[in-house]
Amino acid sequence: MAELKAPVEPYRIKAIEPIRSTTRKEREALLRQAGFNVFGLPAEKVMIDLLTDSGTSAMSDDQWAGIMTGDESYAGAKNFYHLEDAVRAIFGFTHVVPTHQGRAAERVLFGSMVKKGDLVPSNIHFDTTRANIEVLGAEAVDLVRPAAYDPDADLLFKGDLDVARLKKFIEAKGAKRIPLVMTTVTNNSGGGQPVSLKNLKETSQVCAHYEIPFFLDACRFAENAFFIKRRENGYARKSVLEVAQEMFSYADGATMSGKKDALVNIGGFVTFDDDGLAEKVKNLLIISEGFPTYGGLAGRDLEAMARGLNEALDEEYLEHRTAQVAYLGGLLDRAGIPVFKPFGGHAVYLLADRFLPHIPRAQYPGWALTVALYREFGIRAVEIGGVMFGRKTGKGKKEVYPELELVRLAIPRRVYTASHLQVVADALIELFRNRDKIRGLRIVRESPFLRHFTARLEEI
Ligand code: P61
Repeated sequence: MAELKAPVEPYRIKAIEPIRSTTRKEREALLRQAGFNVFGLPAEKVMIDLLTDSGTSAMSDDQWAGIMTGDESYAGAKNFYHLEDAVRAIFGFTHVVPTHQGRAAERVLFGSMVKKGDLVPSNIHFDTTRANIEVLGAEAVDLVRPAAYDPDADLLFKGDLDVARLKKFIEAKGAKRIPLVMTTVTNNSGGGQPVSLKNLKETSQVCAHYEIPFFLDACRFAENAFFIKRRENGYARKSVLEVAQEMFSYADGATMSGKKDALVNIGGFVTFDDDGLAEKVKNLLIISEGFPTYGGLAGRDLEAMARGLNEALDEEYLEHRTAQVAYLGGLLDRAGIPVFKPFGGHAVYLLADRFLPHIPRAQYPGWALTVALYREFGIRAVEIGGVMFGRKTGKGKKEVYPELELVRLAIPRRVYTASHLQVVADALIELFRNRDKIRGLRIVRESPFLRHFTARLEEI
């Protein structure tokens, strides 16, 4: 087998953050205190943290310099105009409404468009968009192409929405009940897979036909654009910026968590052209987030986001970022560890039900794997499976599980080196050898929305 080449970091390190080690005994006690929930662990007690790529980026020297130019005026800070310019140049919409993060953008948008009984289709809704729709009494519907759920289907654009199904769905339910259609780029809950321009264009044509607005959940738009440049016919010579502009040209607007592809630790926005919608969104924003030129952020945060949006489109950066994911994925795949294929833009996803075939879905194999990975090696990952997406339905309140039982190893942007990734791969290879010792869990306490954040579990 050819050797996997470690990707060379396209940056130098000029400020460091120490990593402290812990003992297995200490980690065992911490897990018990946290109710076997890795969200309850002190981050200082984590050696390599792959819980999320959200808000965990290392900012550049230019972003840090921008922070010092923060204008903290209540209204009309210059940094808001910088952000507005950056978003308009990439996304192309006139209204730019900052929010403190992505889910706040979802809340003010859905709060202005969605009502009880409505239906909102997407390829696959991420859990916060789903929750923000359900909390309004509407239904979030996933219409991704069926192969998206096949972890072995090696497709170039596995995040594509099934446009034929969307059409049938609109015909069956009536366009009146559908206030908007969304597409998540890249498709986080389905393995971080990209969506093609062809698919965005076709979705937008169907939406236009039925006069339904089409929005992108754009958290990872730059990674999606990079995959299009690499994989879609006719785009190899375009810049990633041009591809991103074309992506947004098919949409009526977008929600954005700046904590991903704007390379910041906090921030988000919603952007679109509709003036009537802008009035509603800003009214909701003022009650909950703040005045429309800061939306829950400091001037310095707005500046960091404006600069980060452009850095995220740098092709050398994107080349390295996707290579890091493929490197970790390749190390695991070659060792026979079950992984979701192809590798996505921001994370490697383990197939927990195949990793731990002796643990039934009702005992949450994905969760068990995150517990074991922390206990044995101090590495934190996140379950995207039965605890995150399980639903109790019907009279007997029987729990129904999502099609995929995944554990995500999300790679923070510009934070870890190839040798950190090698450590993670070695740990998982050893865990895989001793997998029969890993036990399932049961939930002992949970909340009605996004239960995985606070649930307490015990081992069976
Ligand atoms: C993540 F465990 N993602 O992937 P906000 N859309 C999409 C996201 O990926 C996303 C948001 C909207 C996170 C953070 C996270 O249960 C969890 O800025 C495609 O986080 O509000 C966030 O953006 C929301 C982790 C979110 C979770 C919810 O790790």
